[in-house]
Amino acid sequence: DTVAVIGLGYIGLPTAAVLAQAGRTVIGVDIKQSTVEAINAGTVPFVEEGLETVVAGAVAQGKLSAQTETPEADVYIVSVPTPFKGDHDADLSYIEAAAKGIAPKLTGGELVVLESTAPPGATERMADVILEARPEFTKEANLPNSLYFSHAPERVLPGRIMIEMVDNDRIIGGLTPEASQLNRDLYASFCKGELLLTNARTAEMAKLTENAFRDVNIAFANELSLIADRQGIDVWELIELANHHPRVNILQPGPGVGGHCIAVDPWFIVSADREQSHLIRTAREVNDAKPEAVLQKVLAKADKLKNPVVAALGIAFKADIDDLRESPSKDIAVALSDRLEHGTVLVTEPNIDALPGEFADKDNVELTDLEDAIQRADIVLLLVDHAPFKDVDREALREKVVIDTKGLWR
Ligand code: SAJ
Repeated sequence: DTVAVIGLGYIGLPTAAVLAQAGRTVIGVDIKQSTVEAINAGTVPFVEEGLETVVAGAVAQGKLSAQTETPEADVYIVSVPTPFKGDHDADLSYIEAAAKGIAPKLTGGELVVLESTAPPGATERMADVILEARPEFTKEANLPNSLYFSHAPERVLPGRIMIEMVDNDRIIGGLTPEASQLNRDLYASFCKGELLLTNARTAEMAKLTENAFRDVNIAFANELSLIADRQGIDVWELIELANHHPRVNILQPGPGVGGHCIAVDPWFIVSADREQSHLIRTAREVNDAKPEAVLQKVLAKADKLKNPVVAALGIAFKADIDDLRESPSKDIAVALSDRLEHGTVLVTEPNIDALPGEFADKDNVELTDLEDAIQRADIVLLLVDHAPFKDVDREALREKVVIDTKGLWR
């Protein structure tokens, strides 16, 4: 059984690796030559705990290889990005391009799984693109010219992908029950969690629902943090106390919501039904407004100083990862540099060696280590709860203005 995995990012590569580890012959496909070369050399182009060992082992055993062309295979797994287009609509062009690459390789009987997070109807759309190119096939099951289409949304948490890929329950939604079953048999080879079968539209919506649930809950915490601030109440104590109630479980406030999932997926629900999505849209707006509120707080303090030095601790999108994409903390640091009339921004990010491109033209920003940043700062702005920040010597903070957006130093 050959499996082709199209798109070797944070989801595709770990999926390819665990399938190869489970004994399948896996061919990974990516448009990026550098990604293909890295994998064929047994290395991984991004940081994810435990991934490189599995990739290196699978490549050495000849079970995993990568290339830029879509090969012939028995199963195709599509794990390409679904960015925005227009007013937060899902751009399905990467999925359509993957489908167009698969279509000419099909001989009948293949299973095509969509793993990318996508709005209701996307799996159907992927199937239609393939069937338009190959009208001799059908999505009806059990015929000599059948093709099988299914959605198996990924649900793994960056930083814990290798564990969650195996342990998490999976939702599997085929366009037909037969497609669901084929998909289940394949995923049973590496997934120890429960495999829950449904239809494709429900599977699509379930994935979006999980992330929207988390977004709404974080928005609740972020709104509380603004209210508590003005009421002179410690929001973390407040939430901790409320969470002692057996039926209350509030998440944590922070500088905003980042990453490519929670800050994106709820919009696909809004875009599917703008008329009915009030709460989900508002939650997105509340979370998106949080970085500006943090910024205002810092600027109000900085305004009182002549040449303020602000230490921005952490610019990753969450704790203990090196991922800076869609990071509210990074956006705050960039905006601070733009809006501080005088003064300096000292950035500390233990998981990177150089500042990303957004800082290229900023001459009032410096990347430095934790100790130096705190020592030189007037204002210490904690943006990410990275492990090394927990043990900061509280004495060193005593003379400083401290703005702790994560409640790490309470
Ligand atoms: N955050 C808070 N307060 C919290 C929890 C998180 O402000 O109490 C912030 C984080 O700092 C970060 C953002 O939310 O900026 C998102 O972080 P996250 O850890 O909640 O989630 P992601 O984006 O890393 O991964 C999520 C997960 N979804 C759920 O937990 C429902 C993961 O399981 C999904 O697979 C992933 O999205 C995805 O790919 O969709």
